[in-house]
Amino acid sequence: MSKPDILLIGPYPEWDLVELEVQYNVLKLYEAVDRDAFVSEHAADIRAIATRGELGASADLIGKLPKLELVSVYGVGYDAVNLDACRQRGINVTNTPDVLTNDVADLGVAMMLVQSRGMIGAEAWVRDGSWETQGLYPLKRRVWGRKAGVLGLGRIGFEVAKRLKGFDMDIAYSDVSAKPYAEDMTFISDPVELARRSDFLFVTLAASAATRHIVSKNVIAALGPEGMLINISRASNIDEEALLAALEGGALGSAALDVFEGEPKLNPRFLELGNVLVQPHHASGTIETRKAMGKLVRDNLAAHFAGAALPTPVL
Ligand code: 8YV
Repeated sequence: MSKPDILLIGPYPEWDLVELEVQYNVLKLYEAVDRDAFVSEHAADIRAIATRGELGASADLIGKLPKLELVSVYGVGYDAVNLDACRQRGINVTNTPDVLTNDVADLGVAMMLVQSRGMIGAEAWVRDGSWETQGLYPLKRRVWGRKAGVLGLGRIGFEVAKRLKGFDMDIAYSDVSAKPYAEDMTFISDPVELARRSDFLFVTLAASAATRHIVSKNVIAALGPEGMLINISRASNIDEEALLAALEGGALGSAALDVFEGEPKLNPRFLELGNVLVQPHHASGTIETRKAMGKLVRDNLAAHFAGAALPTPVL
């Protein structure tokens, strides 16, 4: 029997590609010079899309693939997949939850520490000789014992909070409702109130149309000139224009960001700022986690083509 055709939207690590190519005829959209022509040429044969969290699958693309049965996302977030288009056609969607939770939480906490203690500047202070010529590095702000807010206490938010307890932080969270598994944390439903009582605000909620700009101008103002915003979710959760204005004008103390509108091309105003730590959407970027994510993508594809239950279905 011939191998099913799958459309790969963006590159996967080589180890995943090798495994995928054993089972499937992998059509690499990202290598095509003319992507529209490539899709037209193969449209009649493509039975699955393998994509990444930030790349998703648009309604336009889904509409061009009459034989599409499955969209398998390498990532927990599926906000970039047009779910309505999938629902209408009975196309299944899968993601890779759980396997990345701890690494994403680790990076969020690491960004808080690095930014609060000024470690990037301190590294440069040593390397450029400032330590020798100018003496002591400027003092920075402590982390332990301070107030943290977690916006979205799902799997990732919960792991962030668990880590923050190790720093004896006073933790509050916002979510659609109070969580039974968070009795030792303060529930504050209004994100503005959460920001007002936080020194550090972690954005950890799954993105959707409903959460767009949930970190609004008012939330940012409430966090204030001493506050830090840490985003390890999606850029769409934050009003980026309001964030830039607040960072530039000092209405917000600092930010540590792993995600950006229009990434990987980000607003150049971010690069002019000394009070922002930027990361290249890398919170799940460890070898261990990425291998587990790749395996889950393949397990979902294999289950689908075997007619078995999908391990991690979204739809
Ligand atoms: C990316 C992510 O998928 O899990 C998510 O939702 O955004 C990430 O893990 C990853 O960077 C691969 O592109």
